[in-house]
Amino acid sequence: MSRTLVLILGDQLSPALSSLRGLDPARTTVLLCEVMGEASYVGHHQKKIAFIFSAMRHFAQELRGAGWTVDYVTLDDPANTGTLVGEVTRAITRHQASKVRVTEPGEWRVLADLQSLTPVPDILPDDRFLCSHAEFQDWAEGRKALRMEYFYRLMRRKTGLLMDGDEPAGGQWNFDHDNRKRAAPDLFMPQPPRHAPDAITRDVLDLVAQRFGSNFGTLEPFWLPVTRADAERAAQTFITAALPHFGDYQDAMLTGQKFLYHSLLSPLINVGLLDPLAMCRMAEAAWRDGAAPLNAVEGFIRQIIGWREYVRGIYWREGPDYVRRNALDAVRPLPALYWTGRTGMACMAAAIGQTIEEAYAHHIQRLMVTGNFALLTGIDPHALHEWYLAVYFDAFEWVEAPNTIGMSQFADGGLLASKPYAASGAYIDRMSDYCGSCRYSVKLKVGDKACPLNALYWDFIARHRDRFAGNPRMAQIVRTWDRMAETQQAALRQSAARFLERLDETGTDL
Ligand code: FAD
Ligand code: DLZ
Repeated sequence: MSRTLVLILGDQLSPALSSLRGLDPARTTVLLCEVMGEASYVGHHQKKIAFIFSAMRHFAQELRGAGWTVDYVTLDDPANTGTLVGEVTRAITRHQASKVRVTEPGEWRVLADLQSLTPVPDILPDDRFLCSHAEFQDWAEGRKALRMEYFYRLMRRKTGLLMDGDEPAGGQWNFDHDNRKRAAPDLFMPQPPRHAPDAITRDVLDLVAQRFGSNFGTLEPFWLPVTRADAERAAQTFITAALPHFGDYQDAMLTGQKFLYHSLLSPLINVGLLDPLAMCRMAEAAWRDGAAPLNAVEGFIRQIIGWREYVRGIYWREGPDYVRRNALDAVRPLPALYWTGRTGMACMAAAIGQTIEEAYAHHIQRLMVTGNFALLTGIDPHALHEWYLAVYFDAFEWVEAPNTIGMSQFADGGLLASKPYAASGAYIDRMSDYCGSCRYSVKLKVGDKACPLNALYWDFIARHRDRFAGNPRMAQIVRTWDRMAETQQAALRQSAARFLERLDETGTDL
């Protein structure tokens, strides 16, 4: 009797996966394998590896419970070849499989690996995403600029989310202008639910401690959901406790508050424990029931059916060399402080510190703190891309690379963002309370006591003056630079140069 082998990857933990659809469980073996190749293509955060391995092991249990035959290869299996290709090849022989099936992976590298298999597997579309590759191509074809906002409207119409007939609910597509409140310490901050590790997770934690104990980040306490049931409970908690304020404080940062009103759902959605469209429907229901305001619900839905789908479209459209783009010719090596968190800048210390502890920082910390610092100091975008890919528990290349290379570093030359997300200390001061406890003064522009972002910002504008002068969204800032007195320009550039020299010598500003 011919057998089909279905390979399920560590970020494909969904029972309705395309590769399983229509198959007879009696003639199918499902293969999940922990392999060193995937666990080490970048130096992943310890919590990220533990999360993925534990979620994979729990998913294997879930599939067995649903009647599938599952072959699960653990990392410490002595026969483990260490690669996906090696494990599929071994499994074909072991199960005398005549066919191999897989849902398309989330990375060019893995796609190339799978295409090198003999027999070449049936590679099926990943329809957990709303927008197929062909639909994205159709939308992008012939457009001068690929702006997310227009793509998002297409997805709103397609799903009917927050639509009243053909019109957007509330008469507007986007309520972002309402979402800029500064958070204050006396706000009630909901905390994400914490899940005690069960026996399966404890085994994984031991394995990770033993094999990856010198990787970046702290492994324990480990409290992430790793089962579908726990993920669904975490989603429900977010909808009731945090979603109502999600919009208001989306761009805020506050000392000691790692999560604010963010959902922490990205790893759960990205590995397949939660369905993105179902999450959006839950959020919409909260608005229709009067339990959450429209600006919050629209903001949340836009992140998922807008940004999340859009960056995936960009990743696959632009091809495997996208991660090597470097439109601003930035070549500075990644300073050690990204790994140690040792810096006098309170904003950077907070973002990197919580990254070490939790494998998590929220969007504005990624974009406007660690990303902004890298942009202003001219860090090699590929090195930075590898850092983001390693350190966050939700990091998979299809989503991380466009956010880093495109949105954060402008390294694709403006394909994704119409202007660089560059900011001086004033932005951090406006959106957070970090500056109050910082050793640097945000009010000072130059000198060793001044917030380094102030001089670095103008140094960045000066370095790219000619390039930015032609960008309508940057022209005003270039004119401000041009009008500055030469002595002021020189003082700013010297201050930046002194900071960069110290950074290059020591890997930190301390
Ligand atoms: P929330 O703020 O609660 O947002 C809700 C959901 O919207 C998220 O769970 C996520 O699924 C989606 N979302 C929000 N923003 C984006 C976005 N820009 N792109 C795609 N989806 C989005 N996101 C990842 O999932 N993986 C990554 O590796 C990743 N790397 C990033 C690197 C950089 C430099 C930047 C600037 C952003 C990156 N993001 C990445 C996007 C975003 O920062 C995270 O999705 C978000 O911080 C996850 O936390 P959350 O679940 O609490 O999000
Ligand atoms: C990220 C990751 C890790 C750490 N380990 C595994 C693994 O051992 N086995 C596996 O199938 N997948 C793993 N993954 C997820 C893959 O790297 C992911 O499927 C690809 O990057 C494509 O998105």
